[in-house]
Amino acid sequence: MNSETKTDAAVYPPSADFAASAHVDADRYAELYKASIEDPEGFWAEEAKRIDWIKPFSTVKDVNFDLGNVSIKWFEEGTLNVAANCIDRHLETRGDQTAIIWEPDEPNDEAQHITYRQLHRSVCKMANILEDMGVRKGDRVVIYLPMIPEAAYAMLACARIGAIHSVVFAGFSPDALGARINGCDAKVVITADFAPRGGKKTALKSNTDKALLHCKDTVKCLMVRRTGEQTTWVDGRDHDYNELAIEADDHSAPVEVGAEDPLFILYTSGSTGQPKGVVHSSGGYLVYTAMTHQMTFDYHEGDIYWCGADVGWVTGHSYILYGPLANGATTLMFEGVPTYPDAGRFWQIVAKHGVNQFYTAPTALRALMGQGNEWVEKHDLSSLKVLGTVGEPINPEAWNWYYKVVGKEKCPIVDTWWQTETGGHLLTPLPGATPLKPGSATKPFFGVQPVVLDPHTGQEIAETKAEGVLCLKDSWPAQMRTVWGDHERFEKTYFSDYKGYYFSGDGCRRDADGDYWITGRVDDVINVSGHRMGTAEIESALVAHEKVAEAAVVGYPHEIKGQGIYAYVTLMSGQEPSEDLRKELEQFVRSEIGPIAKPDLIQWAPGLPKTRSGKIMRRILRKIAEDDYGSLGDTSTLADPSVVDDLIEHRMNRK
Ligand code: 6R9
Repeated sequence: MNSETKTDAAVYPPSADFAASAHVDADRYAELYKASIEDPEGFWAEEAKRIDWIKPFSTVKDVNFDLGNVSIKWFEEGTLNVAANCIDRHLETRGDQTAIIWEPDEPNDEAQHITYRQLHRSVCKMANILEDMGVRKGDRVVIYLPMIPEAAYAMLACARIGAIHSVVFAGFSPDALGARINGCDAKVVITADFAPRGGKKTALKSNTDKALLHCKDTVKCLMVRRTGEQTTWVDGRDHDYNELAIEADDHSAPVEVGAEDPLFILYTSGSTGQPKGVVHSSGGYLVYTAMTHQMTFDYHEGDIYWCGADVGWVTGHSYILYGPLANGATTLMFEGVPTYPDAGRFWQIVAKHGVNQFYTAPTALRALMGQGNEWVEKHDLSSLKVLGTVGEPINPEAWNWYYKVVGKEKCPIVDTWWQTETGGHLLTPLPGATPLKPGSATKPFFGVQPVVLDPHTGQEIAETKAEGVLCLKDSWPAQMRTVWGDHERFEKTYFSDYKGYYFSGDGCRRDADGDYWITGRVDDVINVSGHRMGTAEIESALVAHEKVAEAAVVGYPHEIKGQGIYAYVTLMSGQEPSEDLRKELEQFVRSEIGPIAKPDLIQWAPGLPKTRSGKIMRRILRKIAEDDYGSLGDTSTLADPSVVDDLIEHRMNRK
């Protein structure tokens, strides 16, 4: 690719000033990285001191990546409470410091500054409410909330009583919510009346009502009043948070949990089947997210830090909540979207609260870049010190815009590569240490051993310059431990293709300097606006429609979203394609999964390219969707090669 050759040339070393006051400079990175690989036990035993343990751990790490026996354990026999680490231990020294700045959707509504002391009170109250509803250590609680402080209280309240939370993004449909409540057999679902976002409102309570129709009738619902509007109410099942919080005791003793006890489950899309429940631990997860938050963003005492993600995604878990609060940081939570009421909203918030570190996704940057520089330039962004990106590869144009227009060429950009499964950053520049290259996630974090494997032989490529699939050779403390209720699926998904390694599902290139460039997923996962979608999920939603016989979904390059959703749909015989049906199918997928899964393009396909054994050849569909039908490769194994010509003839116009 030309752009790669071009961008390889641009290198931005850290400024001497920045390096001098940073937690880690280039020499320190080299020294610490070496130590972390040579003596992982010693290294992580030292780093584990970042958090308060109730009982000390006996072993640092006990890991086996061998298929059939995969087992990942860190800090065994150590006990702790995650909420106490994120709140209680800060009370003495920073009780009156702001823990969370909450910025509402409407810029004219008042922001909240929640101190560590206030956070403690609210979390204790929520913990008591949940206990009164029957939630105990190890029970699951689903959280389906807007980006409001109560989302943080709910997550931390679960952590406080040792319950396992599973946050479901508020953009997901009732069906998706119901599947997750059932998937983890939750006792309680916490929701709100409505979720305001970008000037619109989602009826979360009504969605929850619909979801609960398909769940056990013992599941209880706790509702937070966000807008105060009328909702339906089921006596006995529904509980009013705002009313209960008035009376609830604001003391609650943190429950002691084991380092390996699950802190949360987060459902994420895979290449096959329904989303899987990624399980994260308590001890290792907290040590790693605290450390990466401090080092990657070069967070210093007193800094105002803002991660613009949603708590429904792993980025919100690790880098709005757990990492920052474990470090006693001030973390900003934003309810809205970057473009409401106008394209200056992000920058207005940065200026208003004096944000020092800002972390967002390339898709947001691309959308804002298209609106013109004046939206950025009219706000005072001089507080910014470090900028971060996550979720997908950042194209050099967006990187340069972020660097020049937003950061005024003085803020390093940390392009952080990681996954729901990894819990925290695995590849990332450290702002005082690493020379930046637009589009490259550069180097491994401490303790992380990336390898590039030849996808055909499964062998590690020893040369520095390499291209292949990205795997990890050994564990790190925040690695996912299992798939909820299905350890076999965990082993099969991540440890069966390349024996002895964790397989990330991403392709990558390593350049002559040893810097990593992620080239995207090599499996059937697509990345739409930084959100992970399994093509299989969208396909099964489409075929659930009575008029659809068959569907195949692939990604295609999309200017703003990174990837768009391209669906090939074969109708049941007797059904005629029409604009109305196209809209109906779009709407159907929205209601089955959520708005983020709505296909951008639907092509009517009288037939799909299949092998003689009936396997759909997605490679070909991907090429057609990419408008790259000159290089379809070998089509001779197709049962009926003529379907390809038909698909090309009727291909859709990319937007
Ligand atoms: C944290 C998060 C994970 C997938 C991952 C990769 C892509 C994430 C990236 C990136 C290139 C980066 N991805 N960060 N690709 N550069 N800096 O996004 O988790 O939602 O599980 O997605 O996202 O393809 O495999 P998740």
